[in-house]
Amino acid sequence: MNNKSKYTAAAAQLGPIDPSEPKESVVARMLNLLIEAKTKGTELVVFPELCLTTFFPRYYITDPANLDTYYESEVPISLMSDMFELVRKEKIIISFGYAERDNGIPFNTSVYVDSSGNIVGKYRKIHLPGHYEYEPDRPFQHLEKRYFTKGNLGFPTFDTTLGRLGMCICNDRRWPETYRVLALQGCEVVTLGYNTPKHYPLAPEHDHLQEFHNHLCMQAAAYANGMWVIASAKAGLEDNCELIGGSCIISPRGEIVAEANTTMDELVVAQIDLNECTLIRENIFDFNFDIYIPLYIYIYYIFFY
Ligand code: ING
Repeated sequence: MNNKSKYTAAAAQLGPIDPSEPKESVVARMLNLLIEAKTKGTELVVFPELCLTTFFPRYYITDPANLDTYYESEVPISLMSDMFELVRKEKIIISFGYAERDNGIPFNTSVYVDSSGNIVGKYRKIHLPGHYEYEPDRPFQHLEKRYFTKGNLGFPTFDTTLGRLGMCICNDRRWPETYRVLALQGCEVVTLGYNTPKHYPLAPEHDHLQEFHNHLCMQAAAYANGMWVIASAKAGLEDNCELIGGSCIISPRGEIVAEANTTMDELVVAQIDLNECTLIRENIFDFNFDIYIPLYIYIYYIFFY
């Protein structure tokens, strides 16, 4: 596989998706961002978590038929045919998140589509935030624990022409373990999407820190693991719920090298150099020598059991 170490990548941020907006309309917006990416010579494009619909865990949905409209039993290739065609024609790798039903089991999922137009990677969200039961005191719900099953694919990495890629989804990005497990497998670029409300009902004191916490966890992880992080938000005022933007591309040095300026549909573009990963991993955090896994296992054991 002729790996490229230097190429252009993008976070394709989406603005609000109204509950009434058809998936076809959202896909047309995604296609516009992909066309813009093509014109800018971009080879890796990252779309947000659950990017085909409004962030439906915000609602307590009792009608199973209505809830089912948010899920896909297969990757919606026919719905996204124009995007897949462009991916094949322009040799672009994309990732996007959607709600998956696998033999009826619901997952918060993301996939990679490579330049052949094939699905070459899948990840299912492991860290599911929020709650299971309807909580009337909340201004909006966050029912991911109700609507999704904990991911059962681990944190896999995928060898592509653009390096060894790995995915996580939204709340996963707040947990250092996510990145370390990927880094120990040689992951060079982590791609992720998120839907993050500005208001966190259980800790409103943190509301003014949401944008800071968003970047803090990813910048620290990028540096500590010598990885690129490409993070794509679903942003803006979505059915009266404010979602933070801040889509960005973070280098293994921990620097934000590109960031969204709006909370609307916006392509955030930067040059990726995979050699930056090696610089960190060989000189700062020497994974070959300094990592002591048995100690970590012992610490987890005494802490958790
Ligand atoms: N959303 C939020 C996230 O992790 C959240 C949930 C917000 C958790 C703020 C903690 C603090 O960004 C999703 N979809 O995980």
